[in-house]
Amino acid sequence: MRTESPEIHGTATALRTAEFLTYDPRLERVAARVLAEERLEAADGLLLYSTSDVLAVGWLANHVRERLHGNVTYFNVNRHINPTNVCVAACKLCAFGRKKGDPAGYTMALDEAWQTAASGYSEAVTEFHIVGGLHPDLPLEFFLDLIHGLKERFPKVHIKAFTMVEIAFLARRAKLTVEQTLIKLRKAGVDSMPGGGAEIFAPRVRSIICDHKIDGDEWLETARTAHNLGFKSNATMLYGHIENDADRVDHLLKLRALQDETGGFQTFIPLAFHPENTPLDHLPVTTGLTDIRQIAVGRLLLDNFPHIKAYWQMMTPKIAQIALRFGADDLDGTVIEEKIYHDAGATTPQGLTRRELCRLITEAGRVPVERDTLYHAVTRTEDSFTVAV
Ligand code: V47
Repeated sequence: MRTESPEIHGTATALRTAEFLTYDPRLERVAARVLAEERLEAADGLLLYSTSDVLAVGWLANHVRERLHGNVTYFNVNRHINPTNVCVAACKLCAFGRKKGDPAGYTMALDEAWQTAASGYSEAVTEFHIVGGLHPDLPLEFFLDLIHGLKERFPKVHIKAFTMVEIAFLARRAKLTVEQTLIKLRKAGVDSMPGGGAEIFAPRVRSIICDHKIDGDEWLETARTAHNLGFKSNATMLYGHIENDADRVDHLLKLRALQDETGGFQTFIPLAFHPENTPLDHLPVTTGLTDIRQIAVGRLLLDNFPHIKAYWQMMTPKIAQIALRFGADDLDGTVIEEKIYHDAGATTPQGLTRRELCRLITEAGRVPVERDTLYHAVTRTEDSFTVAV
């Protein structure tokens, strides 16, 4: 049996489930663990990736998702800002970065970045999501001024800025520790960090797809330092390139171990590799079932992560909507202007309105809840909002 059609409600209780069914007997043991709320192991993760019974994997992930969040599905009203695409790294996974001097490179002046923040939809955004290239010449002070200026102009907007890779780079450039750098960023107005740059921790893969970036241990150590200072952050995993199932499981279990230690991660976001315009453009794009399975396996292995995000920009709105029945409880946000995936061939829209996000969620039989970055419910009028803390 599958889950009986649940009543739409907004709490994490009372969804009625029935017995688990699968045609793959190897999954029975995993199901018993999930239903008993026991932790899964690496071997279970490998099985979840290799079984052809994706619906059974999805049923289990949905069971956990409904236990945690009922029918609620979160989204936010945010704006992405990418202050520069100039980057010292030349990662094979990336179509966004440009070398200094490349005519397609850009770097926003501070005024331009502040104006960008104000442009777009009229709906008041609750979050700025800010990431960019590793610029060889921009000092930490530029980024402190950027953030400080944003906070001054938009004091109510949460600033989720800089991947662990950017933070480690800025620290090294400024000859500061990661901790000192994070303290300065917090003083300037950074509130939390996005989950990018994690890619795949396995050194064999990392050395091919992003050998110029900090290694996996340093990514985790930077996140640990941020969490120990009280910052929340997200975590991503880039899949669908040259990694194998064991690399994925290893990545997820490393995230889980750090989360046991710090509790600082809010959301896991699996990111499907988009090969177009990258040096890896001979690789095929991921298929729908791979994307859906990745959401489900993330939900099942990351038992200590509160949220799993189906990032619609990356998955397409249609697949992201389906993911809401396979373990995801968050669609991300309005985004408004996306560059990283569109440079790599994404055909999704640049942004979606609140109304469009709510329609995707409602038609999946879920209850849309607008959240701020820290998952407090947001109540809004046309051009302002309040946050229930
Ligand atoms: O770190 C880069 C990935 C990430 C490609 O925390 C690519 O809420 C696929 O981290 N194909 C940036 N992926 C995006 C990111 C993110 C997005 C949405 C929400 C949050 C959050 C974080 O994008 C990079 C890298 O892993 N990326 N190039 C590519 N060609």
